[in-house]
Amino acid sequence: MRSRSTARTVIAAFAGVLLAASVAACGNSDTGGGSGDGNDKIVLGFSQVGAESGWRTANTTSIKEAAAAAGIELKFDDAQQKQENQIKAIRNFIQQKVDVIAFSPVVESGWDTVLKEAKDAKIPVILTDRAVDSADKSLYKTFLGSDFVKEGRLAGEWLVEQKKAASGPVNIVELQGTTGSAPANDRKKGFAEAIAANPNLKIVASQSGDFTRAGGKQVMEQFLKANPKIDVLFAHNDDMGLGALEAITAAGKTPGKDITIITVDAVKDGMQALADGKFNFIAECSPLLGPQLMDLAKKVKAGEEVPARIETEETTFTQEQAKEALPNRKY
Ligand code: GYE
Repeated sequence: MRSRSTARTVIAAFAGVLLAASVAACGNSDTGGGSGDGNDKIVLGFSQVGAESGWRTANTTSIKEAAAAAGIELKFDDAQQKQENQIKAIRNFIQQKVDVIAFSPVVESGWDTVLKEAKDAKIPVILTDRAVDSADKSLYKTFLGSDFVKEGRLAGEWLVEQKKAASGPVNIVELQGTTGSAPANDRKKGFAEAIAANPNLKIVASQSGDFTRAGGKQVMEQFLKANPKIDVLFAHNDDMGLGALEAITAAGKTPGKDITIITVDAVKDGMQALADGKFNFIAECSPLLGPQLMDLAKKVKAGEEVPARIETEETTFTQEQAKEALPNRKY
């Protein structure tokens, strides 16, 4: 009796070894690369835009934490907001034969060549956060991120409602995000479409502050010098709005009162400025893309079909709503 059960255990253990060996063999013969070190963890190469904003920092944390939680080996590269660095990073990932490549394209154009190289190497690519304008949609598996046009539209619609009683012109200045980036292009478009509902609402100046606080401050200083009457600031992200606060205060104006301030993101510092009455409205953009990205990486590595576009659910915040939400805000 005892010997038979021992035999069964031995057979079971032996079968287990065989199974493990065949699984490992499958992993190694996989077309998609693999680290080739006998370790069958998925290797994900991720090229991040940079560390330009609170949003970006929260996004990086989300991706690193989610990779660790999912048991995915993450090769992380920070491109310092330069497309050439991202292209270099992607080429490195291809050379290293990672299983999956994901990246947040700093700008929309100019990706076809490197994406074709990844495709030829049979490494699936996932776009996170920002889109590319490549006509050939087979160059990547999916896009995971936000509807930036909608964010701009929500910001504009709120302003239309606020200013519906205005009898004269309402002068708006706009701090655009990084030139050529999907969120800058799309937020600009959505906002312009929404404010067209009221011809009194006019954009009198619009320039890039590169999504940074320093950029927002510097460009707002120029706006204030050149435009004696500014009623509204629409900043494409919280950080530029926070930088602009300094310029507005230095010019002797009260942010949130003399100038209505609308931003996008809803990171903690932005929400604090909103709760404090310095900002007036924020359209949310969630940076917490890590868990969904890891899920997608596993699926594309396994050859499963995934939706072409996966959009994050978002909301908007008024000053009152920011006060309520702030204590539980994680980033
Ligand atoms: O809004 C901004 C960041 O691509 C959605 O990039 C992202 C944007 C975000 O620098 O703060």
